[in-house]
Amino acid sequence: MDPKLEPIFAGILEGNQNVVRENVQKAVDAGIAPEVILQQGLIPAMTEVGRLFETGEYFVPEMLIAARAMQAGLAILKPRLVAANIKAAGKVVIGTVQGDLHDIGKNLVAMMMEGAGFEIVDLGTDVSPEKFVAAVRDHKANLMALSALLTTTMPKMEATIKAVQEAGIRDQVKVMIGGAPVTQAYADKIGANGYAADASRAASLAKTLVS
Ligand code: B1M
Repeated sequence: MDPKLEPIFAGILEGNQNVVRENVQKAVDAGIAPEVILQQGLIPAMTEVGRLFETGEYFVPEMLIAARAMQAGLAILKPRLVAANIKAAGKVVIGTVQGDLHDIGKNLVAMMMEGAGFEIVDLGTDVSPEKFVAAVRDHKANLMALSALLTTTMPKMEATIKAVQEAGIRDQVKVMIGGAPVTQAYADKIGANGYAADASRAASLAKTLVS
């Protein structure tokens, strides 16, 4: 790891927003590409937080303050990751499915899609199938993007697709899914149009699906 990224990694593990903010800014000023700061600093730190949670060294409060510290770093990177685009490539309704409060990955996906030229309607977290249906209809979206981080909330992806079918608008909207426990096989099983493993692949997939 670039030594300039080490304090960012440590700051996220400590949940210290100020250290993260300050050192992300320093890394940007030193000319390190925002994608590198994200992929080699912020994301590995959150992966380590997950490992520490799994081994019982961290509990939910530590995970939460680490997530807040990561968001502080992301706020600095966002305008640099989102390139200016002239016309919208399409309209995406995005959200984390019902029962699930994880939003860091979903926010990154939304950011990368925005950077790829999409207009984003972000419904946030804990979004019910009915709310997704209403948003797709109201905003005339051509893409619906569902995120889930828990194995227990993945079935809500299927429920959301079913709700879109029952509302009679399935042929108007492409559906893509993602999140740590989600796989291509699961996407195929529930009738999604596509799956992406990370935020940059999600942006490429979105472009393919609406083209
Ligand atoms: Co939670 N949590 N959490 N958590 N949390 C996980 C997911 C977990 C794997 C930790 C663990 O046990 N190792 C585990 C899930 C186990 C499972 O179901 N298999 C877990 C658990 C158990 C829980 C609680 C149940 C804990 C409890 O209360 N006992 C609870 C559930 C709350 C709820 O949602 N109802 C909970 C709570 C929380 C916090 C609130 C404390 C916090 C979330 C804060 C927030 O998001 N604002 C939190 C965090 C931070 C995590 C970990 C540590 C990090 C998640 C993260 O932000 N990763 C996580 C462990 C881990 O993942 N290593 C964990 C960084 C982010 C950039 O990656 O979200 O994977 P990710 O997104 C990636 C890809 O997945 C993909 O692109 C993103 C960027 O590359 N992607 C998509 C995501 N969505 C996509 C959509 C797409 C395409 C790609 O298309 C539409």
